[in-house]
Amino acid sequence: MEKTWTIGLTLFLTLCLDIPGVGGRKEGTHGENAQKRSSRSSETKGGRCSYTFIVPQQKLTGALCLNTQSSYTNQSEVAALRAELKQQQEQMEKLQGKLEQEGSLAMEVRALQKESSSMNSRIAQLYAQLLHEVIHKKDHVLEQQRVETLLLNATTQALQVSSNYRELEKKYGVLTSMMSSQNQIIARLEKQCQSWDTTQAPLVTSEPPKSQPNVDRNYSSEAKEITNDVQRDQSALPPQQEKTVLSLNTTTANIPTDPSFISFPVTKTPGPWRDCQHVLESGETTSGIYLLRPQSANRLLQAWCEQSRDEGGWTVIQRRQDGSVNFFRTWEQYKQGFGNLDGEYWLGLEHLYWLTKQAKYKLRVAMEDWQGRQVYAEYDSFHLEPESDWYRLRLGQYQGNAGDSLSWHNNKAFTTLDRDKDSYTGNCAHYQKGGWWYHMCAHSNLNGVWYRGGHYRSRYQDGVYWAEFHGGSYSLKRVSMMIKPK
Ligand SMILES: [Ca+2]
Repeated sequence: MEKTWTIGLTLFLTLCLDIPGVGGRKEGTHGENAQKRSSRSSETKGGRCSYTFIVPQQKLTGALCLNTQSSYTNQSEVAALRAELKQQQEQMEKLQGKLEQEGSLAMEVRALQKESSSMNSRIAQLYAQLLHEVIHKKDHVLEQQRVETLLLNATTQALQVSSNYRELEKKYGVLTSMMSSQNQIIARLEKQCQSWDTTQAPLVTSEPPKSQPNVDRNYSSEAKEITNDVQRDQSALPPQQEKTVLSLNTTTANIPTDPSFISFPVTKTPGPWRDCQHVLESGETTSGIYLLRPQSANRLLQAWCEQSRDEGGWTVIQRRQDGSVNFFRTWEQYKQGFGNLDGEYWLGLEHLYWLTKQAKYKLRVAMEDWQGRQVYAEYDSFHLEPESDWYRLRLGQYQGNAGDSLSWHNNKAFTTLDRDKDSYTGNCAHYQKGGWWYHMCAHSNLNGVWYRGGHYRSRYQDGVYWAEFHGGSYSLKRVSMMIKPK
């Protein structure tokens, strides 16, 4: 116990004497004996002690030696520790580097996670979109089916309307034929009345007609029934009746009658003739109504022969002069002809076909405006195709002073209100109120509405016009179409 206390005191002193000033003073205070013992002790230990302290001897057995050599050992340990520390620091740095690396990796991972989540949300969005589109497509298909059903219904309705229209057309045809037969009956009755009148009443002498100076001055009363029937078709007359009329005409030729009706000229030859040129060549130089029978045609027809103008021999196929005849007619009527032979009339497409089939014909269109100016357009060839080709127009070269308003219609089919063969989307006949070889629609409309006075006001160009002569809104006063062999 005492030894422990002594070592503790020595250590305390050693620490105190580390400070040089203090140590010196302490040495002085402890006495010379202590110094001598200390020097002896240092001498005995071979100079290895730096400081020697004398502690009370009664307690200690010898001198307490504090060797400073141990500090060298500590230094090497310190160095070793430092090296280890350095190593550890390096390791720490390495670890820190790794940590940093891991940190960046973690960040990367986080970024990837973020990206992945955004990708997920995008996929979800796309999926939703796709789902929506699928639903929409289904809706679209349903809508399409609905529209198809509607279309089918509409088509059925259209078919129904079309069949109704056909039925109406048939009914109209029946009514027209009924009207035609009624007209015939009326004509017969009129004839009977007339014959009864002629047997009862005395004969009347009258003046020749002023409006037709070229017509023969001998007229028959019977001819009246033929020529003053505005609505009668050419075909409505049976050939036998025509022949009867002709024979009556020749036998009663010397009986004068009402001058307002034009009749057949007295003929030297019996006829029928091939055409008006044939009539002229047979010596009949008077303009009037003649009975014709085209070659190879098993049909008789009546036509006005124009024998005084332009060397004569012209078969008149159409004439407009006073608006007394309605030209807005059906296919059948345009086919067979209609009107008054001494007034406004249309010879008939079927007759025209047979006439122009037998030889090469030329066409002359004579026109007169409301100021009395007369012009003409001539085509050096003219014929029609058969009905199976809709009486298609075939026209030659133009010459004349009216201007060419028909060549545009060349090679076109004939169109009427009930048979649309024109190139226009609608039916030109509906707008132009006639029958013609309409194109899209007309440069000439000689079968249109006859307007008085020239310029007319109408929703459509439906007057009797020849575009090259006064344009489309001027309705001509007089028009006639005539044909003659070349
Ligand atoms: Ca059309």
